Amino acid sequence: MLEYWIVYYGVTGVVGESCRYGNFLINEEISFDEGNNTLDVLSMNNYGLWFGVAGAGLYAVAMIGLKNGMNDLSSEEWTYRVGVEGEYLGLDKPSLANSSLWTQGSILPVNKSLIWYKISFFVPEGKGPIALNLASMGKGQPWVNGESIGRYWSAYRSPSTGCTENGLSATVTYDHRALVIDGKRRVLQSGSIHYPRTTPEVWPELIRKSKEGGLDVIENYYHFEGRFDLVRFVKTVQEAGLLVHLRIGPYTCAGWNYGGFPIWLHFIPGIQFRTTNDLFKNEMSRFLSKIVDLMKEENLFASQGGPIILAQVENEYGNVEGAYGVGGELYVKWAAETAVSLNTSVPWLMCSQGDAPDPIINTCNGFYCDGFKPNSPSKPAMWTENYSGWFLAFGYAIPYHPVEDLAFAVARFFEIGGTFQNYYMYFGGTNFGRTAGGPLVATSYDYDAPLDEYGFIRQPKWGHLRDLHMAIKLCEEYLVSSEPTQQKLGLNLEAHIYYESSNECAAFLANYDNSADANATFNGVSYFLPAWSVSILPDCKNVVFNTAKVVSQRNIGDHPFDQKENVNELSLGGPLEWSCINVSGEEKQVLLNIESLGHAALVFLNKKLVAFGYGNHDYANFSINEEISFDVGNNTLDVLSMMIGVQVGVEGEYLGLDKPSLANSSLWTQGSILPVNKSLIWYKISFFAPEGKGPIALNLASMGKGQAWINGESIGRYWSAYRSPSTGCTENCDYRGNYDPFKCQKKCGQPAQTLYHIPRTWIHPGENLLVLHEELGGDPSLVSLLTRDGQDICSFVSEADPPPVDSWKPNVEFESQIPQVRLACERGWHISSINFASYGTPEGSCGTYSPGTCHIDALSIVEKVCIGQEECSIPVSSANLGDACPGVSKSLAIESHCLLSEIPIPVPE
Ligand SMILES: *[C@@H]1O[C@H](CO)[C@@H](O)[C@H](O)[C@H]1NC(C)=O
Ligand SMILES: *[C@@H]1O[C@H](CO)[C@@H](O)[C@H](O)[C@H]1NC(C)=O
Ligand SMILES: *[C@@H]1O[C@H](CO)[C@@H](O)[C@H](O)[C@H]1NC(C)=O
Ligand SMILES: *[C@@H]1O[C@H](CO)[C@@H](O)[C@H](O)[C@H]1NC(C)=O
Ligand SMILES: *[C@@H]1O[C@H](CO)[C@@H](O)[C@H](O)[C@H]1NC(C)=O
Ligand SMILES: *[C@@H]1O[C@H](CO)[C@@H](O)[C@H](O)[C@H]1NC(C)=O
Ligand SMILES: *[C@@H]1O[C@H](CO)[C@@H](O)[C@H](O)[C@H]1NC(C)=O
Ligand SMILES: CC(=O)N[C@H]1CO[C@H](CO)[C@@H](O)[C@@H]1O
Repeated sequence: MLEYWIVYYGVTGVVGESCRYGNFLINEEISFDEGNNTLDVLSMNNYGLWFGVAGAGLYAVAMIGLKNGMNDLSSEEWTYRVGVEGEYLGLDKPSLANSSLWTQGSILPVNKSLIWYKISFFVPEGKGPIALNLASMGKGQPWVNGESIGRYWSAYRSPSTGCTENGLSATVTYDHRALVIDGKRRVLQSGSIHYPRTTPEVWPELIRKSKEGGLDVIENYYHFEGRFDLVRFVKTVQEAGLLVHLRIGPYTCAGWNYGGFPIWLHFIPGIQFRTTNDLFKNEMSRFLSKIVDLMKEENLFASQGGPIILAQVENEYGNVEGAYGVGGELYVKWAAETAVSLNTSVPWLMCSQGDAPDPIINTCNGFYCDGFKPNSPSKPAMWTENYSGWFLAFGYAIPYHPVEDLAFAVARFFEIGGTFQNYYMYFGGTNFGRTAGGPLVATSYDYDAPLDEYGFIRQPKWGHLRDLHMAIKLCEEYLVSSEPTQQKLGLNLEAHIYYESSNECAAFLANYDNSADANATFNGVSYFLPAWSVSILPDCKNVVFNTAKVVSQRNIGDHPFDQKENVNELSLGGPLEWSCINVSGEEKQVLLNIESLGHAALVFLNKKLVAFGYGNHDYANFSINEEISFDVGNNTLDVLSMMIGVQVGVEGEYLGLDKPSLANSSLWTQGSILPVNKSLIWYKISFFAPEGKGPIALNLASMGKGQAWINGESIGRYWSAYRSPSTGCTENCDYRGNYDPFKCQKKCGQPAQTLYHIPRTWIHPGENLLVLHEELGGDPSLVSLLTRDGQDICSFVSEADPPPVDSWKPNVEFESQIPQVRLACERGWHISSINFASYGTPEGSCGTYSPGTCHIDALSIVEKVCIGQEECSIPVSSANLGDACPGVSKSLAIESHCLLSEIPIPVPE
């Protein structure tokens, strides 16, 4: 309980002009009471030394505007006292802590001037120094146990301009090797986060995980409000101390509906997109200046102290330019000139645009960019889309991209001279609502990215890439100070060496053979290079990282809800708790033929569903050939043609059935039998929020095709009835050799997606509303909600593995250091149990470890170090763990369980 003491008077103003000039003026209208008045001025001298030079204190007090003119009080007889009454009394001293001067009331007075507060507190745990956060106070002085810890003045804010975060007031230019920031070439790792594919509440957490994963830059496309608030997102990145690459477009592709264009653009008569058409060019230049101005107003460009170091105009236009003929070439020139004329002061890029005019940098997009050369010797090699995975489309198996190949591609790019690389995507997220692009891109935009659709860390992808980024950073000085020297080391073996001086260098050793491992000799030393791998040697001697050797932590399963034992499933009511609404559009047999360019169509004869046709991602077109029989007399034939992404309308949405405001409307029927397997039907149910704070998944496996809303927010389209082809999957895909999106796929013969992401912020305490619009037919009584409160994590590290990259120090024998097993739970989770810990020759993979012929049970050692911790590390050595079999090369395998911490770990501001 806070106690306080009130002094009997208030002040009329506290003003100081600046730190340098202490003088100030108060001009304030005041009204006197009838009769005697007192006027007190509390004049505070806040400096020491300066006092002797410039003086301090009041030199004039006057009352102006009285009937008899001005009344100058300066020379009146003032009574004065040096000090503040409370300090004379000793209110700051512990001896007066129990004095009756202190009042303890039921209401704490706030926003009062000249008031004393006190509180008793217990010592916070730990031994480190303590900080007192006084951001909510105005101006004054705090004492702890009678010691003044100084003066505070939180209410006095600095001017809002003139700041430069990250030491960046930066000029950003480029030369043939790299981006040059404030005169210094930089090696940068970047990752795409399309912020509207998640909610603003989780942006800071995603950016924190990106930073810890070793990224320097976040790449994003534009959008405006709420989930689409570009300014807020860029500022969130800035607060985390990272940089931004702003891809303005306006065409962005990005698996986004209509490539990011608003649909109204389509309806401007005479418009032709992405060519030298005046109507289009007008809209595009209006848009480019709008975005650039928005960023300038908020001081977000690097030259203004902001985080934006790069901007992009258009997107992968080079791939389609040929089809536009001369118009295409003129358009590229125009787009480049228009962008440059906006004076952003940061370099502009055009990706996949071989003819990008100077000074625009053309950049590479693709799975590998090690063969990429920019179109001018004065431009650096930059890679703007390196696919961390691949998007998911309805009707397809789930593509995944082994991290060994991704790391190989990145390491090769830097090996050969690249200095900027961006993961597309680092976090993919969710295509909420109708934002999924076509044809038939699924609602999940997970992308097998290092951060999964729900924002959890995906291992070992995140950890292995973090180690790679650290290893490349260790070489940065060398990478930017010279051109690489190439050295052949054998068939499909080569080294690239970056010299800073004749005896100081960093090297990359590559084996790009897609099956044969090799021993390569470099500088007289033999190095083992697994097939399709790159080793990084920051001192040309020690290997700190090899792309094929994954020593970072692993998780069981790739999807956060893969592990059934850690997932809570909440069934959404029995059949009778659902309500539904039917909303819809003599004998002769005919063959009905419908040809469509895409994407799906439902055919109703006399309001009964008779046919359904649909295409796929590669060929959106389809035909329907269906024998139908007419009834005698009048018949109606309705065709509902669906173009994924474009909303022309479904009756229920016009009515607003997806909105909570209609939840109690009489349109909804609650019957004794729940209609299942019906097409074009609306269902709704109320449910209580599942416990916890994490994201929620909605299991729609029992439904057909449609859209789902939570409390009026669309969480996207679902299409559980569309199964992927039953062949073409490989659970353990060989990462060696060229990757393409069909090389590594899983879940053949199943729906592309059955779980749909519900952001926690869209759920509130008490009753929540789920609405489904089912187009084909499904059974809502089997729909359920999933949450997760545990996670199994593993690590397998051998004595022969390199020590952690971050233990590297120049001139220290790196390899003489001991490798470590490191385990880390998600933030706010802790290690609750160790399920397996064997040192020796353990076998199996995460989830199925078993002791080998050589085995020391390391359970108790690991438990002692790790239980209750968010993260822990164990040195992998006999000295630490004991030795059951000398002479044998041993490994430590651990499987442990993370649990949501009951006591949340405080988040520093
Ligand atoms: C004030 O009261 C508290 C609780 O009764 C007591 O622990 C403390 O010693 C007192 N302080 C003084 C200065 O009397
Ligand atoms: C205190 O005063 C400020 C400025 O007048 C106002 O914004 C704030 O809401 C007030 N706080 C409280 C707790 O009354
Ligand atoms: C960009 O700078 C040039 C030269 O200083 C100036 O003429 C032009 O008006 C500026 N354009 C914008 C959009 O500020
Ligand atoms: C590499 O050298 C090691 C140690 O000499 C040997 O065991 C291994 O078979 C060699 N591997 C290849 C692919 O030559
Ligand atoms: C929906 O319509 C079908 C036939 O058109 C009817 O059999 C069924 O009872 C209706 N369901 C409700 C809940 O009104
Ligand atoms: C779809 O279009 C492709 C290419 O235009 C064509 O080869 C194919 O036959 C068409 N498929 C259907 C079902 O119409
Ligand atoms: C069939 O329906 C149309 C439109 O509703 C109507 O004009 C017509 O008279 C009907 N014909 C018969 C034979 O019922
Ligand atoms: C723009 C670009 O280069 N895209 C390429 C990405 O990689 C896939 C697979 O290698 C290619 O098909 C795309 O053309």
